[in-house]
Amino acid sequence: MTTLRVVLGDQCSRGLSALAGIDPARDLVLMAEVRSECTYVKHHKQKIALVLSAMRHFADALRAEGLRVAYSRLDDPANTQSLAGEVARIARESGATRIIVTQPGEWRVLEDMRGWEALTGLPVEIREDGRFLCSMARFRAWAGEKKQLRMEFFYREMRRATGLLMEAPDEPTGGAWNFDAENRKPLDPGVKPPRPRRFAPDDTTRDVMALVEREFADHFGTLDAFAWPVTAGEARQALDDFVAHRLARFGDYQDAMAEGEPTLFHALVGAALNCGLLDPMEACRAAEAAYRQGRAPLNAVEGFIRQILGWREYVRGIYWLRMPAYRDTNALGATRPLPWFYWSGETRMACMRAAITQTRDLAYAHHIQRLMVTGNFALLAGIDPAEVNEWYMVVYADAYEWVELPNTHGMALHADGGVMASKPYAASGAYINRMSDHCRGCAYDVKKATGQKGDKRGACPFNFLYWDFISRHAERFGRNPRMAMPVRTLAKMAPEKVAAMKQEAAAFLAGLEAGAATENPGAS
Ligand code: FAD
Ligand code: DLZ
Ligand code: SF4
Repeated sequence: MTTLRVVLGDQCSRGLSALAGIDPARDLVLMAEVRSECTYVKHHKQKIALVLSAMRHFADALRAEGLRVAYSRLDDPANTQSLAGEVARIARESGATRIIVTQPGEWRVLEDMRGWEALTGLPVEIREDGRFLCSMARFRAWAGEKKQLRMEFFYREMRRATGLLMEAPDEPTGGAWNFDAENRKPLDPGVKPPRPRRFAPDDTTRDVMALVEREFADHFGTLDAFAWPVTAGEARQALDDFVAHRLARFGDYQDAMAEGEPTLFHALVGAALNCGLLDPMEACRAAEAAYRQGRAPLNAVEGFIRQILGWREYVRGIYWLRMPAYRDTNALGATRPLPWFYWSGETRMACMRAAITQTRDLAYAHHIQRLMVTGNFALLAGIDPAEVNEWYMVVYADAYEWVELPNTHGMALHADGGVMASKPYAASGAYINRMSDHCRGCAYDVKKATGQKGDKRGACPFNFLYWDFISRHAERFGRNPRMAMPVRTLAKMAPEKVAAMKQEAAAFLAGLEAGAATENPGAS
């Protein structure tokens, strides 16, 4: 009586529910490298290398424990190259009598799994994924019939439920739930962010990297700077490195951006958390311990814990609550194709260039770059949410649909009409100028909203696109109290100025669609 226990590439966790109660003598673990998972979007090369290396290391660790593992390598000629195909093949070959698996992180894989019983003729048990801090039952109960879901209230519930940063049942540490107001500083010129710990590829990772270069040569990104942790031990070292060297200033500079500083004081633990190498509660407890021992201030620790206990759990809840219809909404009617420079980085907008080129080289950009630079541009320019979602799924090492979609579709693009956030995160160049030093070296002038003849530098595209965006959606935003202010400001502007900005926006956007090398006709 063999039970086949299927472990997916983002389920490399020893505590996985699919492995609970495993019988080492009779059960068989199946892990399968398959082309279909590597190509359903053309993931960044580093993401594929990370997942396959983590899978190989995890399989080795299970074997070292005495468990039986059937591992399908991508280049094995017998490999059917799909999850369902490998489950059917190995179930047949091993004479398995039932299959156990943990709920996957993406809707499309759950749909596929629901067909495995018919495919194999065996009972398939899909267990809840216990690696999250909020079960779906709890999230559904919290969401209930609420008209409007808000992360902040969910987060408070989670603080109460876990006791993280709590002094008493209704007493948050420091007397407040949230210290976000302290977390909006630009980087001080004298501050040099410490470089995060890098994990040099071992033999297993190098083998996988060669495989990726061979099999997925046309995928986005480069492998040269690959330095991700690929085992649970390394992921813990990455967390410890963050807590020791960057956590203390994580809060202050959480929203900052700087030329040549791709990681600032961020943790870089998203990729490890999302493929199962790091436990979210372990990350939160490590940060809380640093606060209690006086090694990091409360604004930093609360800010970090809010990202993991609050945002990460909240977006997962929204995803499973709203899928599959969520993905197809397009509240702002955005239809423009994604500009080519999202792939090439060839743009004269310094902020966009920095975010895109580091994404190509590192499979990483931090939250404010994703939200307020590449996301904000896509929002203002009215780019088709499906194309933007695909880009975010492709380019980041931590991208899985359960977390990518609510962040992109909901938070960045407002395509869900306000499920995730009560107002669009739209901003002009002034925001980017306040939070970064990108504008200083930019071909555009952040102080201008329209280009002027004879000027050396044309207007910052974020400026005229912002006002064009507000104008296009003025009727809708006028009904939203949180957007009423820019709509009123626009109404008070001189009509000629508004017309000039709209004209400039139209020319710029037409240039984007034509794939013009110069995006802004107003710039020299
Ligand atoms: P830190 O800034 O150090 O934060 C610590 C951890 O908090 C992160 O590792 C992550 O696990 C969690 N976290 C922080 N913000 C969020 C958030 N908004 N939602 C969920 N978890 C959060 N995150 C992903 O994990 N995968 C994605 O595919 C993804 N796509 C995004 C797309 C857009 C448009 C935006 C705006 C955000 C996206 N995020 C995504 C959220 C966030 O940007 C990343 O989690 C973060 O940048 C990862 O880097 P870090 O580990 O250094 O994070
Ligand atoms: C992301 C990924 C990649 C690149 N490759 C594999 C793979 O070969 N085998 C596998 O089991 N999982 C892989 N994954 C992770 C899956 O895409 C992930 O489990 C689903 O998207 C559900 O979150
Ligand atoms: Fe970005 Fe505009 Fe600043 Fe250039 S001027 S870096 S485009 S915000």
